[in-house]
This record gives sequence, C-alpha cells and structure tokens, in this order.
Amino acid sequence: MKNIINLNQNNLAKIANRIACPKYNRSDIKTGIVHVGIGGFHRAHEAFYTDQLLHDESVKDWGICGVALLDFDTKIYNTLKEQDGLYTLIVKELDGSFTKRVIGSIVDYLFAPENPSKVIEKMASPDVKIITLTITEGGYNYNEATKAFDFDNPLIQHDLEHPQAPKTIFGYLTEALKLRQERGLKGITIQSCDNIQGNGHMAKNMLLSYVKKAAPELVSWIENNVSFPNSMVDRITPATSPTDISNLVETSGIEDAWPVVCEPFKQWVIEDDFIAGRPAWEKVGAQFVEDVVPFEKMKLSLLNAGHSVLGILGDLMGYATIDESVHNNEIKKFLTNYMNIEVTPTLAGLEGVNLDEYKQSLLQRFGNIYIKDQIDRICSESSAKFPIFILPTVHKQLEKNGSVEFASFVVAAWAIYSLGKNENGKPLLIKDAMKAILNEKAILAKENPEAFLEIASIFGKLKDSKIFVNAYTKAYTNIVKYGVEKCVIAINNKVDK
Ligand code: CS2
Repeated sequence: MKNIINLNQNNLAKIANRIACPKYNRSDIKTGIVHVGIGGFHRAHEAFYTDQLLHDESVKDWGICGVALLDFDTKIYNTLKEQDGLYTLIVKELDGSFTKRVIGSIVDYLFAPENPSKVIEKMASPDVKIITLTITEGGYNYNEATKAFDFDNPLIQHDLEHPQAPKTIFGYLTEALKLRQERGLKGITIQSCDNIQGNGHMAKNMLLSYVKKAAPELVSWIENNVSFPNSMVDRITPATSPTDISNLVETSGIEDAWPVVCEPFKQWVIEDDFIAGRPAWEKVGAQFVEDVVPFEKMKLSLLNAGHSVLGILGDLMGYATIDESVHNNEIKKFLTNYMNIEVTPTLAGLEGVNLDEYKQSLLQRFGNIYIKDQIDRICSESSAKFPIFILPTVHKQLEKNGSVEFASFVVAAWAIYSLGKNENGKPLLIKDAMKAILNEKAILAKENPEAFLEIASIFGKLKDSKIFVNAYTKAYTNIVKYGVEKCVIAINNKVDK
C-alpha cells in the first residue's frame, strides 16, 4: 500500500507521480469565470474542459471562482477550501478501468451565506467576463402554471427586502450587475449550464422579471450589456459514493474528501454569444453553433427523459441503479419504443446528427455497469424535471395527434411512485421540493387518478386533454392491477404486432 497523501496544492508535485495533475502554474491564473453551483456536474464538465484548456500556456485569464450559494453547500465549500480548490475526477470507462486526474481550474471559491458582499464584489470584478450557472432545473424559479417568475417564493421576497444580503441567484446577479453599471464596466455573459430548453433564454427572462421589480433602472443596461447564450451540456455524473473515496485511497494513495466520478462521454454545444469574450473551449472539444435549440431538445427529450423513464419505472420495480433498470430487457424495449415512437417525431433541425446512433449510444451509456448511477439521484426533483424532460414531448405529440401512450404510462407510474412505496412494499427515498403536494395528490389519485394531474405548476392544462387523461387513467389502473413489468410487456407486445 502506498503512503497516503492529502490532496492539496503543496502535495501536487508528489501526487503527479501517481496520477495526472495540472501542469500549469495555478497561481498565474486569473479568475475570468464565476461559477455558481459547484456540484459534481460542474466539476465533471465545465471545470474539466477549462482545466484542459489551461494547459495551453497562453491561456491565463480563464480560471474559475466556484461559488457555493446555499447553506446546504457548506460541505463542498469546506472541501474545496481544505484542498485549495483541487479535486480528483475519476472517469469510469466502459471497460471497467478508471482514468483519474486532478483538476486545477477552480482557483478560487466563495461561500455566499458566509459573506454575500464578497460574492457580489467578485461577480462585479472587471476581470470576470462570464458567470456560469448550474443551479438545477428548479433554480430558475419558473412556474409552469403561470408561465412566469414565481414572486410568491419566500426566498425571492427575502431578496427584494434585503438586496445587500440575498439568498437567491437573482438577488446576487442583480446587485452585481448594478455595481457593474455604476462602475461603467463593460458587458458580461451569463451562461446557464442547466438542463432546460433554451436555458439562456430562461436565465434572461427570469432575471429580467426579477430586475423589473427589484431595480427597474437596470433593465435596459442588462438588455444592452449582458448576453445569455443557450447551451447543451452533457456528462452523466452520479453522486460520489463512500466506495469511490476509499477506492481512491486504496488504489492511488490519495486522500480526497470529495472526488467526482463520471462517464467517459461528454458533450457541450454552445451558442457563440459572449459579449465580453470567452475561453477557446472548442480547442478542448466543445462545439460552438449558431442555434443550439435542436441539440438541447434532443438531449433533454432523449437522454434526460430516458433517465426519468428508467428511474421511475425502475424504482417502482425495486432497482437501485440506472444500469440495473436498463438491463431489464422489457424496460429497455419500452424506452426504445418511447424514443422511437413518441420522441423522434418531435425532433427536427438536427443536421449532421445521426439520431439512430445517438439513441443507440444512450442505451450503451445508461447500461455502463461501472457508473452505478443512483436511481434516487435520477428521481430526485422529478417535479422540476418532468415539465422539461417529458411533458414537452407530450404536448407536441398531442398537437399532431401522435401517440402519448408511453409518456402517459410514465406519468401514471410517477403518480404511484409518489405514494412512497415500491412494488415490494419498501419505502422509496423521495427527494423533491414538492414532495408533500405530490404525496397528497397521489393519495387522492388512488380513488381518482386524474387528481395527480391537478398540480398545475407541473402539468399546466394537461388535465384538459381527453386523449392524455384517458391514456394516463388506463395506464394507472393497469399498473395498480398488474404491476409495472406486466404492463410494460403488454405495451411492448402491442408495438411488435
Ligand atoms: C439526469 C441528469 O438529473 C437527471 O435526471 O438526467 O443529471 C443527467 O445525468 C445529465 O444531464 C447528463 O448530462
């Protein structure tokens, strides 16, 4: 067994004898990017791309300052502080080998609840040209029912009343942009890296809604000085498990409190709209395109929706990981049918993309047995995910009188899942901001399945569609009667005939 080395800047030279480490001088790197939400995904994706780019000696202006926004983020902040922003990225290859490297692109880190003004100042710094966000689908404060910004959110109310000590991203951005305006600074880019259709538009619309109320004089400055490129981001990044941590100690003798694990695949398609310049991420594999919307649609409605299908059905059946779920042949067939019959007809404008290959590659990625992507992770916050991943497909299919049988089946399964037990009677670990209301409606749905569709902030007016409601009710009744697997087999058989 090798002697154990703690991961930090001082030990980097020693660690470099064991696994790949940053070869650039981190103390030379300026912060050009502030990133909010330094979870696993950011560290497997943007921070990885940026680390690769920083190996080009001429690139010195694009270090990342990671901002932990929520109280909940204390642990990641403390870890980054202890480890000088360094962490290990462990790529779990398809052949079972692990490729490990230390990532050095996060050169600064701040904990917003501890010192809000420091974060605001950092965002307003002249060196900072881009603010990137991974604040989750729910973090944009968009209400599906009203199709507008949710001012009823108590945290938003708090930010309106305490602009100097905000709690939400909207409060922070507003204060920082005010300073930039006051100081006559040039523009800045706000780049969403969340799984949302038109994530740049969403970021812009939600921010402007807030600013119209909080600081109306700033609206036109934002319109003229801030760009909001859309982007499609992709890399499956499960939650780090205790085994991942101990395995790194055992195999490489590196003590890292929070390594990140991910799949080998990665993709980043970005609209080239950076008002204050940008890193040449294309040199390390990102694609810059004029219109990212078709790519986003493809990824959200195939990959992310595919995850939710495997997650909800798999969880009810008692599986713990996505690979287990997709290795059930009937579930895999169901997902393939869903992708081919309901999603594919809604996709267009994907010149140069081979959709059949893309779908095939998704099944392979989901099936990576080394990733062990937790079903609990996938099913978490489904109330924010369904309206983005699955329901847009339903609406498009309804418009063109296409099938909604598969999607409505998954919604029915979600209603049953929200009762909190799997088919073997074991409690499900449901993590969802809307857990209480989901459960309340799920209980009512036992008598009247439609009750679940009454949650307007998720389903909008979907309950008015007879076609959807009929398919959903039928699926609900069948699942209760026969269980998920038998129903899935029956639906698949109908397609085969
Ligand atoms: C997942 C995503 O959260 C989810 O439900 O679908 O985190 C997914 O793994 C990533 O978007 C992959 O790029």
